[in-house]
Amino acid sequence: STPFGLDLGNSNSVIACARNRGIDIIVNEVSNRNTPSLTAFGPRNRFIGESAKNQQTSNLKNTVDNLKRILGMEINDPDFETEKKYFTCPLVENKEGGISAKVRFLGEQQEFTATQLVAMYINKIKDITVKETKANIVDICLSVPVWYTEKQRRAAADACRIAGLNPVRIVNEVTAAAVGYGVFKAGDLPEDEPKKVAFIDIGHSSYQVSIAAVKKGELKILGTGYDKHFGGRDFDYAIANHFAEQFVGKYKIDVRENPKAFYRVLTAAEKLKKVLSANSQAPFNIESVMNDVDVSSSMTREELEEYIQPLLERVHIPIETALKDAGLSVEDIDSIEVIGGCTRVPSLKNKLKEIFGKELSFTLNQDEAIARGNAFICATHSPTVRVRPFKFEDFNPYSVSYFWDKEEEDDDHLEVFPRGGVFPSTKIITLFRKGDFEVEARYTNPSELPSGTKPVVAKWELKGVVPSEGETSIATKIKLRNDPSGFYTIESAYTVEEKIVKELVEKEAKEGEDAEDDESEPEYREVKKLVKKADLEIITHSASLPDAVRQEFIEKENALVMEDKLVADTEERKNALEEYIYDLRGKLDDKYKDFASDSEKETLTALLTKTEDWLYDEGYDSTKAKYIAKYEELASKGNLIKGRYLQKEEEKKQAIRQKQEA
Ligand code: ATP
Ligand code: K
Ligand code: MG
Repeated sequence: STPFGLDLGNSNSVIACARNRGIDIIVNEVSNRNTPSLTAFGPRNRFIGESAKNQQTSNLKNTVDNLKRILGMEINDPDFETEKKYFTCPLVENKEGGISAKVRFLGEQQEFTATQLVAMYINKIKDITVKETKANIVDICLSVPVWYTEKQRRAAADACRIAGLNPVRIVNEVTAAAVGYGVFKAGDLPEDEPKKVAFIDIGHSSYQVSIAAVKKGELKILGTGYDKHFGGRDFDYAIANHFAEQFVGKYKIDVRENPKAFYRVLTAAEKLKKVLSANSQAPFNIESVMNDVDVSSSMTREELEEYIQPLLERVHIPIETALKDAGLSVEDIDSIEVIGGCTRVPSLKNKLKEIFGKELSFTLNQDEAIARGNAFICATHSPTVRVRPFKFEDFNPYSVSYFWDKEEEDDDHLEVFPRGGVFPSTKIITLFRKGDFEVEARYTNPSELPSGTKPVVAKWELKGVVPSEGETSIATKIKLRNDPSGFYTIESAYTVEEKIVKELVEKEAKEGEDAEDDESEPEYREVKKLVKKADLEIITHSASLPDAVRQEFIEKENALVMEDKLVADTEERKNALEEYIYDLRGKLDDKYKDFASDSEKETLTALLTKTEDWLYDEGYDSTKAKYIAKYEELASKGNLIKGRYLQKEEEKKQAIRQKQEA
């Protein structure tokens, strides 16, 4: 399969593939280099990506955006209260305690989990990629925010699987961009003493910073920081709320009371914000925003800076956290690489510059760097595509301890993966056990996590522990791993026992004599050694969906794709029939005039009218098969006349040719 990378953005997503010995950005069905991250529902079909964006204003209640924010989130997460304000569709609790959108779809109320909604979107992205590349797309490297917990990462991987993809790696967004930097800017990188680079990404919903040590062929993330609620959408809300307030006085309307009006104000606010990135002043006009009132206003760049001041005052915090982790100060940073759409705001750029006391670099493509990095990383996992080797180690942001019930050991837990360690990483521990037992991984330090995160990461049952004869317990080796996707796992477990084994005594060769020439008997000695006794069975209870539920979602998704396709095909057939009616009617009066008898014309015209009437009456909402049948009924008559016309045309051509040759 062709290596495929997806930067799932909160407002828009970017696709990249490794092909033709390079990385290409894949354009969507309307040739855009990014695709709106939305899934929406209608009376007949779903709308995903561009088509969802097109119908958003008129279908707010059934359009779900901010998909990555609710993925893997529990409804009782205190952060949900903040998050739900950004949604225009109702959100409800699902069986798993997660979040589902409640929408009107195919004429009835239906609920879809956040994982399903993201899967629908990723499936559409896959379809776009397959259509554009004509390649086999199976493996995906998907990037997620650095603050994503195990549960959110598992949900992201599940969403890929429901979309029929194999998530070879879940990677942190900024890490992916940094890898892209390390790989594609290799020419400028030092061979020995690494360059210290701060990578900053401020997008639509969140702000992330990672400090990396980069040198030729390798990279290590030294520290990371984030503000989960800092991005372009917060700027838009600041602007929208300002105007909403202004319009209460100026026009006696409160757009915040009317979801559609407020959405239009938000859309206009985003547009104004972008204009202000390049101009010192921008107009703000919306026709008939509510109660038939047209609103008109404007904003200057200085005013914008004032309204976003509370945000600007927080910019330094994630940077300080990341620097602290890295054990560096701003003076140690050689380069500040900035990505993400929101960093186009001049006052934000100035703030960053002020914090670092240095000019910012825009070496990377602000919008495409993450997707490119993902495609490269996916390629490094591919057995068929060869890429330059590049080693990278990521920063473990959350301390994780493994717990067991105490038997023969002194402790009942161990912090195995502390914050600040690198991953992927492996650690083997030994526990003395009397029989089967359980291990649980938990976050050690809630203060490192987004507030409200539940501490349990995963749980395992280890089976097959049998002490040796005469012993009450047995040593059990457990291989713990913080894997390349950041998942905390148990990779393998086995019991070991001491055995007396015979070992060959190596004899020193005497001088002037080859050991092989030594004809004396080989000597053995008996030694005690730890040898593997038995592999343990590991039953994992991770935050992934249970297999049966995932399978059900896969089947449901496939059925929805088929239904959408049928609706699209039916629509296409209907349009083809309609077009044919107009085309044939026109030609009967024109090109085909002399090729049909009056009675033929009469019957055909009558049939055209009849079919047209049908199309606007009961045939308005008919089946694919009926549209095809009606089309063929007309075409069988129409083609007869067309045939005579074409024959005449051919004869004329022949005549001209003969004349020329004569
Ligand atoms: P996230 O990274 O939070 O998941 P995302 O990847 O979708 O979101 P980006 O594509 O990096 O976000 O950036 C989108 C944001 O950038 C939007 O809020 C958009 O309004 C803002 N933006 C884009 N262009 C400009 C501009 N010229 N001036 C100001 N803001 C801009
Ligand atoms: K993006
Ligand atoms: Mg982004």
